[in-house]
Amino acid sequence: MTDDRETLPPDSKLTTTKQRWADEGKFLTGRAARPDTERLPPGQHLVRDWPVLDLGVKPSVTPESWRLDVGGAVEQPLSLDWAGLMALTQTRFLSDIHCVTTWSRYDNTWDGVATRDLLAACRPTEAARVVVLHSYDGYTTNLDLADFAAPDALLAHAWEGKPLAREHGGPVRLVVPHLYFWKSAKWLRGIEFLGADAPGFWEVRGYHNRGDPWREQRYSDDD
Ligand SMILES: Nc1nc2c(c(=O)[nH]1)N[C@H]1C(S)=C(S)[C@@H](COP(=O)(O)O)O[C@H]1N2
Ligand SMILES: [Mo]
Repeated sequence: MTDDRETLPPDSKLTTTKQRWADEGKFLTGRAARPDTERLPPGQHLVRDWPVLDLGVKPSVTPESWRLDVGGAVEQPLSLDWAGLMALTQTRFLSDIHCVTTWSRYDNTWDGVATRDLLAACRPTEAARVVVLHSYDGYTTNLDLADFAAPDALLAHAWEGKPLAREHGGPVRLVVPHLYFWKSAKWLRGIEFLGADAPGFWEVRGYHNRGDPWREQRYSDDD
């Protein structure tokens, strides 16, 4: 899982544009929101459709060919196939999506495996601090272990009761509702636990390392 860079698709127009937004600080409002009283984070607008964002490729992965390798600082490395994923406790969560490009989408129903149940199966060691997600399109993103372990985070294989569409990361994607959606890796291929941080695709291209929408952590230097 170290060769992501070689398998990355060439920069698409959107990739180039989003990198420029980070350089310019586009969409920053300078306001702060209170998550308890305001459902829409600062600088976001509500959409009813569901936009598709990717690096210009949508990998073709079937449930039959899908694998998920879980390794690094864990007591029990896992290599899950579809049956292995389905054998884990299945959970349904309802959550909102907040994308750094300023759209938010309310009330998404997800089915899958809660990250807490995955953590119970792989048992991170004392050394584990950071989780790096690896995807079939070469995308990576990093999360603090505590963010990955959020009570409403899951490995999702269904949306609104139907199999997750390929364009949205099917067969399996991560969903971490309390952070900007770029942290929710689509076409999930690997989960790696590390003792030290390892910024991913957008994090090394000007985006914030954590990405909390309530603190408007869009870009690297706005913390
Ligand atoms: N593997 C992978 N995951 C990814 C991305 C990607 O390009 N590749 N894009 C991220 C970004 S920037 C966003 S906003 C969401 C978009 O998810 P959606 O297309 O289902 O709306 O996926 C995130 N996860
Ligand atoms: Mo995004």
